[in-house]
Formats: sequence, C-alpha cells, structure tokens
Amino acid sequence: MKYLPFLFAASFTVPTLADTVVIAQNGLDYFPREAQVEVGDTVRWEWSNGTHDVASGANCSEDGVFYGLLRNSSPVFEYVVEESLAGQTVEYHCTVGSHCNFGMIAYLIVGDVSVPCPGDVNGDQAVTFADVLELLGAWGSNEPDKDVDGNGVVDFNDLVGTLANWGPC
Ligand SMILES: [Ca+2]
Ligand SMILES: [Ca+2]
Repeated sequence: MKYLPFLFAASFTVPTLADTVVIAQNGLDYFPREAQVEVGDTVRWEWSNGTHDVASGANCSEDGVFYGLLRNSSPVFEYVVEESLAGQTVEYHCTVGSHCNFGMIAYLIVGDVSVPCPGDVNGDQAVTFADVLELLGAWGSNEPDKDVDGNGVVDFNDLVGTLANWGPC
C-alpha cells in the first residue's frame, strides 16, 4: 500500500492542452517576431520599455481581432487565440507614433486545427486504400500513427478500425 498516495497523485494530473506563448517587447521589436501558436493558446505580450501597443492587422492598419496596451501602466497584454484564426498567419503591429512604419511588426503563425480522423494514417483527411497499404506496411510494428486503436501494435483491430471509418472525414 505504500505506493498508493503516489498513484492517486498521478491519476489526478490533468494534461495541459493550452500553452502560454510569451512575446517580449523591447524597443521597436516584438520577440519572437514570428511566434508559433495554436488555437486556445494564450499569447502573452510583456512590456520592457517605452510606450507601445499590440494591434492585429496588416499594412499598419487595425483589423480589430485583438488590441492591447503595452506600457509601464499596462505591462502585459494577453490574448487567447480564437478558432477563426486557425491555419492563418496573423500580422500585428504597434499603433503608437510611427512605430509600425519603423518596422514594429510581427506575426502569429496559428496552427491548423486537426480534425480527429481515426484510420487516416497518412493524414490526408480521408480513409482510403492508401491508408490500408500504409497500415499493412507497418503490420506488427508499434508505429504510433498507424496504431489506430492505440494498443501498441499495428494489427487486425487497426485494419477493422480503418475500414469502419472508410471515406472522407
Ligand atoms: Ca488517408
Ligand atoms: Ca493497434
């Protein structure tokens, strides 16, 4: 019984689904200038110096998706990436003075929302004969992307799972 408390603790660990991505302002720079984010992530801009803001929109004009102050009195701006931005590169800039014209521009590169598609082992969002061939090619192995039911081996059950989801996802 001496391991029981440990097991309880482990079973209550909740996996982290969303991350916080920190972007640091310094002078007329946002760093990183191109930040990889996912839908649901919190993007957190952190002020270092000067008077700035964070405004979504290309060509130094605001498109209203997000806006926040970045200055001594408001040193942090947080924005949760909306699903409507999936797969897009979102340009943003500083609207203060001529900062944008001086190049205070950066980008959020928003990942695609992957639709769960059991049996689609080659990731083309459809279950077809090509997936069966890939599956057969990995038969008996433990390749995780071909182990449809996740039991650790590519076998007959995975073939059945693939056939059950035949067609576009
Ligand atoms: Ca496929
Ligand atoms: Ca399996």
